[in-house]
Amino acid sequence: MNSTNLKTCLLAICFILIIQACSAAPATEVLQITEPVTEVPATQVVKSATEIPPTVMPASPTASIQHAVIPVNLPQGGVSQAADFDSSKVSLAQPVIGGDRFTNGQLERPFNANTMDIYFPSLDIVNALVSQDDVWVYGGIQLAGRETDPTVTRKYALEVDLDHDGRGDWLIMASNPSSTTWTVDGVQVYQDANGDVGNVTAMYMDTNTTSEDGFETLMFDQGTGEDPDTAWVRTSPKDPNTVEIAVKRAVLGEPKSYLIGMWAGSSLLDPALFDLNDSFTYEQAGAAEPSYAYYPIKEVAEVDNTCRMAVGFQTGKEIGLCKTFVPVMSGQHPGGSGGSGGSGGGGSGGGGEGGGPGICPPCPAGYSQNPYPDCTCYDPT
Ligand SMILES: [Ca+2]
Ligand SMILES: [Ca+2]
Ligand SMILES: [Ca+2]
Ligand SMILES: [Ca+2]
Repeated sequence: MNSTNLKTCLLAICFILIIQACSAAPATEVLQITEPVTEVPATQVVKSATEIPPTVMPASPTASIQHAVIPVNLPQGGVSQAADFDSSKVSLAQPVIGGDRFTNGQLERPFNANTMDIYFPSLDIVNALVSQDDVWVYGGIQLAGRETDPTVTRKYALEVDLDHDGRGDWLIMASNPSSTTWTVDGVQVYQDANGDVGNVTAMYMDTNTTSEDGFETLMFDQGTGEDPDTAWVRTSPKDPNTVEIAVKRAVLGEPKSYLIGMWAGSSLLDPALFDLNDSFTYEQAGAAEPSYAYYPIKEVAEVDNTCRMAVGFQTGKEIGLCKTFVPVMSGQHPGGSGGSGGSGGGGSGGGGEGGGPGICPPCPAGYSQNPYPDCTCYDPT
């Protein structure tokens, strides 16, 4: 091979190498092609996530929860009953609302704030019934009506005070119950584990409050928690205006006696805000009756509660009770017609809340009181 042929040959080899180098360029295209491969693990993650339904399926939070004990029907009769003021009777001609005493924690405010020109039947408790059996404590909350718009928040709750000291220990709350079948959907159970509900003075409004976190511990949330059967809700199959809530006695510590009150509210029915008359001042809250200072209702609106019914013990001295807490004065507008009493279980008969304007409820021993209509109790020392 002469030098010319050798040069030609080398040039040919170089040319082939260049061609091969150019043909390697599509490697970047290969990288582009592999990009979708990185999406495969994402779909795999989604796939595996669907295998853990309780935490990733908010649309149907209780679909895969296995229940062992479900309430059936409430026992015949109750252990306590209380009427609550029926605010549907309120009108311009009869503006007096019975049973709203913000300073002692009794509310009758199924109206909008400030103008009070919209009445919400689904927030107006007219009757409350407590019953129980070996497994459950039941609360029946009869309302003047029910909300039909599912986008409107309606919450109903039982507040249980186990040691009768006027400070709620448990709050069993249900949001937007709609079915006549028992469900845990929308049901939450809170505990005041650090015992600060009521703040300085149980039941009564405190003006110099320390920090208070209300019912701060979420013990049960729609089937999640230690016991998936802790609490349930349904609309009574017998009465579409009655919401029934059941909570396991075992969760409450199998109480032989307790005080129980019932609530209806919208956004203001917030476990962290208990007691409402410690979280808001009287001036902020407003008042429901025209003759009262701070009328009309303001920040504490769209909420109703009942007086507290005693179950399993003799009443008379405990604070916050239905009948004895606010004396009904003869000839004044009654707050309620009174309860029918218990028929079993050692419960006491309840009673309607009541009391006309002009009288303050009593303060606990050792407390002084601002004159009517303020009625605030305070420690004089
Ligand atoms: Ca009330
Ligand atoms: Ca009411
Ligand atoms: Ca208080
Ligand atoms: Ca607390």
